[in-house]
Amino acid sequence: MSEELFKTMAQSVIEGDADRAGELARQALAQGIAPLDAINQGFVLGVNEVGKQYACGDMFLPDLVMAGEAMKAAVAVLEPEMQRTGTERKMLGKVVLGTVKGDIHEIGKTLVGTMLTANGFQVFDLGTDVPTPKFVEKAREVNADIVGLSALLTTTMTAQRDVIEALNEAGLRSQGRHPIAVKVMVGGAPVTRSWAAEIGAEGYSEDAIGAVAVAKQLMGL
Ligand code: B12
Repeated sequence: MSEELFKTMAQSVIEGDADRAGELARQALAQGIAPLDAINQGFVLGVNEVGKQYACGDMFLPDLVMAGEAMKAAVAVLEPEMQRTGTERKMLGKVVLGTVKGDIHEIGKTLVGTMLTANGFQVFDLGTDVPTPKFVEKAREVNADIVGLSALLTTTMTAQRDVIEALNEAGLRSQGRHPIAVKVMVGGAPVTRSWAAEIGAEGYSEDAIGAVAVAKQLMGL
């Protein structure tokens, strides 16, 4: 019975139908299905599928955006219920995420945030065009495990290095001198693995699904 509902949930995300996704989330709650099961066995499978189809060229940017919106609509219904019933997901780690200074591209960054949230990370999304000191402040404030930096322009990639340097200067990346050691992962269309290595970022992924795997790896999971 719930198998069918899980499939319909995944399908609503694949079709990018945010209204339907929200409605199915409410239906799941009404049927007593655990919110976590609805996310992990239903909606996430849909968003993973869309990511895969986008990667191989069978789906396009609007499909990704709509799938992200549908996923967010479902999580918005389920998350308060998880908190209310105290069945909050095991939190895997805290990620401060944003698009770097001078860059207003938000779609990929938001997808990465949605995927991380759906997979159990607590995400603090600072938005776009984020000034370098803001990443440092937020990382310190929330005791972040990971800072995720998105850059879509060759001219703004250098701001990823600026953030890493600022985190270094703030002492947030050296375990010895500070209780937390923040790891950095970077991404965005012009960003490459070798750029990540050059600027000293611990993680790089070319897509949102990979970002979850990288974040888990950085947490030692
Ligand atoms: C949509 C778009 C816009 C929209 C953005 C709308 C929005 N709300 O985000 C608008 C119209 C605003 C825009 C503006 C500009 N854009 Co534009 N834009 C694009 C476009 C077509 C798609 C970007 C996108 O959303 N892709 C889809 C998402 C899903 O992919 P993604 O962002 O790459 O993210 C994925 C991965 O990179 C990765 N990822 C992303 N972030 C992160 C972070 C982490 C931590 C990790 C691990 C992974 C990760 O995972 C994501 C999900 O799979 C690209 C072309 C392209 N193919 O990239 C050009 C592009 C990026 N833009 C470009 C340019 C030049 C501009 C402008 C300068 C144009 C202008 N003259 O005004 C301005 C810059 C404005 C600014 N200051 O930022 C160029 C950049 C050239 C360069 N190499 O520097 C591109 C490449 C187009 C081109 N071929 O010329 N743009």
